[in-house]
Amino acid sequence: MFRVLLVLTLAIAAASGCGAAAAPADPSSEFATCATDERAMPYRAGMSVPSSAGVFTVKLLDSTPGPPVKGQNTWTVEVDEVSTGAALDGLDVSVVPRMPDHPSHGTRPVVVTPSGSGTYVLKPVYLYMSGVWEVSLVIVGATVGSGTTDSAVIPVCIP
Ligand SMILES: [Cu+2]
Repeated sequence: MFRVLLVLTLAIAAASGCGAAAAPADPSSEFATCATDERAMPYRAGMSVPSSAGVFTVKLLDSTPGPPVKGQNTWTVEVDEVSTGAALDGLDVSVVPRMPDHPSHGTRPVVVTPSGSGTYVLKPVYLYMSGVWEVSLVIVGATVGSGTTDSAVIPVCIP
């Protein structure tokens, strides 16, 4: 009985257009849960990640709903300059969510709205499948931060 369920589940996964069919199915990833997947950070309001070159700190001040759900989410992030500790307005922030296990698909475009005090509202953050999502931010400091470009990734798991 369990074996039948397993085959069924894999068939559904392959049919869902996730690109899983291109590579051999990995049973362990099919059954990983958010509680056991160490690639994602457990959500809490105010969680932060460093940018890859260490120029910025990106804080996820809020997800609505929070924790993020499968479907539409609205995120508020704050970008701080590490060297000064200042929250930076005037950055050009672009955001692309992707699933590391499903490289063939993305999601809806994320609209980024500067909201003052170094905060930016990301909407929609449309995480439409269960699993690990990497929400990548490219941050360009055209008028601040000496024209510095850096990127950051907020990894979350959708149950
Ligand atoms: Cu996917």
